[in-house]
Amino acid sequence: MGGPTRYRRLLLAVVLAVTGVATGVAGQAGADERIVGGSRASIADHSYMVYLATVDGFQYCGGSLVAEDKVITAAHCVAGERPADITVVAGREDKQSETGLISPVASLWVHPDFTDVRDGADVAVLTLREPLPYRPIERAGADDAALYEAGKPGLILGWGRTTAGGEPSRFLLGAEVPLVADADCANSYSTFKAESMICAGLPEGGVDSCQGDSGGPLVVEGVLVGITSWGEGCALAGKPGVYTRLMAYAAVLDEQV
Ligand code: 4AZ
Repeated sequence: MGGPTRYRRLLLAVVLAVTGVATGVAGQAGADERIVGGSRASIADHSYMVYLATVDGFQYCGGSLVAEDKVITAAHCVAGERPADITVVAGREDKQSETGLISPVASLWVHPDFTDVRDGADVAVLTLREPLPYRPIERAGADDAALYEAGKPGLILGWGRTTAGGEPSRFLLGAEVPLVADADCANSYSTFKAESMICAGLPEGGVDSCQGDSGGPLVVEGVLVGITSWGEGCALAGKPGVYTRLMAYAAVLDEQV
């Protein structure tokens, strides 16, 4: 049995060496890997992270569990849809696996002021048919302005594209992006509105949310502060991602959640 064991050890060593190298390269290359510029994230560490799928299982947006039967997402992900057309997939890191739970949506609330992402109010709440056994995330309240200070690290998560125009991700990806000062974001985008939006990204670009990540979370200090909403392209220098400023909707969300 010495032969096969030695062979297996050698194989293991080769596999570890190759994956080690691959991980190192991905970390350096950044711009062409994951969310955009991110890395694999564990669903166990982010149990609130869900995705929205069509009835035939196609993932098209993200969302965050904020109560056992409530998901916060972007209005633009669900506006005009019927609850029966949306399923929520929770506890599943790999879209090709069957782990976790799928919940039908019982009802849908879209912010009444929502018309277009560039006008704000890009927030919606899904009520699930059944409560889910996953830990929800705390959301920013009306007194949480300190969480929105420029430079604070924000966590973004999703299964969206890993490059602008590229393929969506099979696995949950995450990345850290600093919050951008409102004045700087107003310079990037003429339609930026500080009362309803917050920007996050590096000045040089390279790390960002992208198509398919919409509706997913922006988390600061463990608190849900934003919803992935819009931006010009993905990960471009001077074009940070724009997120719904959740604190601005604290009162209306208190009623809905
Ligand atoms: C989108 O189309 C989208 N870079 C989401 C996020 C960003 C841009 C576009 C931010 O869903």
